Amino acid sequence: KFGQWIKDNLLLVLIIIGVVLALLIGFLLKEHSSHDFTKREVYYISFPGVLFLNMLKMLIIPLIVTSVVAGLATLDVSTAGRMGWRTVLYYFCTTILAVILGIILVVAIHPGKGNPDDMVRSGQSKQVKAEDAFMDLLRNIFPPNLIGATMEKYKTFEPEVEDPGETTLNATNGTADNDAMLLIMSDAPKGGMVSGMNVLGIIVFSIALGVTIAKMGELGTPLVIWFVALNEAVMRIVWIVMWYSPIGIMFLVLGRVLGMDDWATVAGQLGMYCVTVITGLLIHGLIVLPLAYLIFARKNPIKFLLNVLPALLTAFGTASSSATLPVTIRCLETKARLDKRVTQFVLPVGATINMDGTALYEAVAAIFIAQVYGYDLDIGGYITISITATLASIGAAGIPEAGLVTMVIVLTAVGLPAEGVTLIIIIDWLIDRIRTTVNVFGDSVGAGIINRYTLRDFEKQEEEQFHGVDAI
Ligand code: DAS
Repeated sequence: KFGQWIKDNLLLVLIIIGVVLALLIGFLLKEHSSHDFTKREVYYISFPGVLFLNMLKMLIIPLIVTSVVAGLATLDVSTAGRMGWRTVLYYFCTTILAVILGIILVVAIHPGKGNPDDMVRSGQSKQVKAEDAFMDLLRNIFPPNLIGATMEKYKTFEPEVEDPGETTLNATNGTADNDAMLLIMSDAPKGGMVSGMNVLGIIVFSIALGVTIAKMGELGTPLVIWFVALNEAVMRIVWIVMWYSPIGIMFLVLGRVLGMDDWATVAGQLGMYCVTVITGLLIHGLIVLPLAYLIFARKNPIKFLLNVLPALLTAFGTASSSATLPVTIRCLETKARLDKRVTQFVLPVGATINMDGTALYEAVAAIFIAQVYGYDLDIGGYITISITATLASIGAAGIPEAGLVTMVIVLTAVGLPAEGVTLIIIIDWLIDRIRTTVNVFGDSVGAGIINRYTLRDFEKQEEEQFHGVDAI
């Protein structure tokens, strides 16, 4: 029986072995060898992982477009509308819950006492006005050029460059992941919403196209067939890439461990901050979301968690919800057996706008920074933080460190100095991975819950059709 289980879950077992090996080898090398790994060496070591990331990123656009269009085009318009509202409602409620949980914890634990000068900080960052950030979000919803929206800015890897420029945040504390943030900080005119690709704009266009095709009737049929077939083809490529994931994730994690700073630098206040965020993320991921699943989907959440484990480990390895999306869809369709029409809509949208982990982290981090700087927040301040943290998590792209960037919006909204983010930058590589895992689990639970209600709609429809035929 055990042999059969291994056979059925071979990929998951391989991924877990990869992660465990990476952690073991990484920590052993770090603790017991006198060699200090340079950025370039770390980059070479993680290279098989970089290739894995590239394969996933290559699939994001074809997958999102074909999934959303095929999913919506095969639904009738009223079912699609109901599913849309449920999705938005679920995303909003769970995100707010996460923010409240974060605020309660950070106020209760109070990790940030004392003087910001005692803490590791460096550099400066731009101020971002909340209204500019909001307008950026709206602008992204309607991209002027669809092809442009799919483009990732090309960036060469320059291990020797230590200071990326005076207007950017100085995030040179040895993390390759911070590259993504540096890119955003230096290129974004007004902060958070700019990412490599404008996934939000692509989704909005795909929704419009899918709904329109569904309304076209017979004339739309060739398009439906085309998108459904193309989606199936892309999913088959995802399946191939997933067999490379144990190696990819292993090298990503190994590179990360080797490039890590010493734990000693993270002691003290920052340590308490980490404990606070991680406790919040664990409570949300292991208690709140499973409870929501149990209550609303009426199924066993532990089994569900096991089904999506490959996606969660990919999220931990890549620190990117968007890059994990192909794996998330695949797990939920083949393992959890959710309806394709649900996963195809709920998951791409979720990977882009639903980030429970990020919202919780933004609230905790902002209040932590306020505590360190000795700012007294009143009830209005907390409410502002809740709202802006929610917005900032919606605006954050599903790429590494995006949350760190959109946090500037939260800080500015309550009048805290934007360079406050430099206090927490050093440990963000770890927090980013954990919050991304929670983000992906939040999307998955949402799909599981919405699946139940949408299936009911389908049943009702079928019944009506049946009676309709009867009446004739
Ligand atoms: N790492 C991001 C994600 O993909 C978001 C963040 O930085 O918080 O979910």
